[in-house]
Amino acid sequence: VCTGPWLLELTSACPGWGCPEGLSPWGAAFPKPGASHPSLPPSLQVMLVGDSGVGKTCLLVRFKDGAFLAGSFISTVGIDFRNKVLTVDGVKVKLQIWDTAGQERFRSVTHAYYRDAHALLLLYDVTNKASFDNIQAWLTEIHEYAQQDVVLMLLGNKVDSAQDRVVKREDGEKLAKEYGVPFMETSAKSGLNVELAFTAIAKELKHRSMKLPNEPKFKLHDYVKKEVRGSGCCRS
Ligand SMILES: Nc1nc2c(ncn2[C@@H]2O[C@H](COP(=O)(O)OP(=O)(O)O)[C@@H](O)[C@H]2O)c(=O)[nH]1
Ligand SMILES: [Mg+2]
Repeated sequence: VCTGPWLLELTSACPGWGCPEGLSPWGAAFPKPGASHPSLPPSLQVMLVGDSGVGKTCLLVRFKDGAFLAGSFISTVGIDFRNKVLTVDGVKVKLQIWDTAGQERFRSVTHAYYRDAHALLLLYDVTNKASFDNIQAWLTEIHEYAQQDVVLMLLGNKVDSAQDRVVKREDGEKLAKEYGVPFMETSAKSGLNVELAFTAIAKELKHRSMKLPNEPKFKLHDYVKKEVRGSGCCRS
């Protein structure tokens, strides 16, 4: 089972739910990678991008550990990546989430990162107008370097800071619509929509790789619209 280019990934992915002979680490019901049935890659690469300080590292820590680390501590830690396994429609999906530790200060991330990413979460900070204005520059870079079919989602983070908000929800919605990307507002502090952002991406990627012929296409936009929660106050 654990052969091929994914050897290292699979080896590390197997403990936890086992990787017995003949079975995929994604569960007995699904064929191993490389089999004739469609199947998921052993891990899906998700990358967090956006200006420095928008909350990428906090979003990752919130998703991975369910915690929020306030202050400057977290920004100096410099996480490279974290793995998390989600169960999507009964299938285990391993997300490998990359944090662009520090490089985002130059608004330019190692281009090899983009090339390998299956999905990108592009963040701005609703309390920081510049981070919102820079989204276009990020999108330009993404279009240049990422895979054509990369799953992209725009996140307006820090919606818990209602009194400091300078970017309206409608502005985020409008920009996202212009570029045809799903959008939601999040808070790494309160946890609002954090799980949803990653789950939505995992669902999209799972459906893309494992869609059965008769299965209806998964509609990421519709799913996000249906599941997204508001910040509970101040729809300014
Ligand atoms: N109020 C609030 N603060 C946040 C949120 N996410 C991050 N922060 C704070 O914003 C600062 C930058 O966060 P960090 O995750 O390091 O940003 P990064 O540079 O994009 O990785 C830190 O002081 C965090 O505590 C959030 O959702 N709400
Ligand atoms: Mg960071």
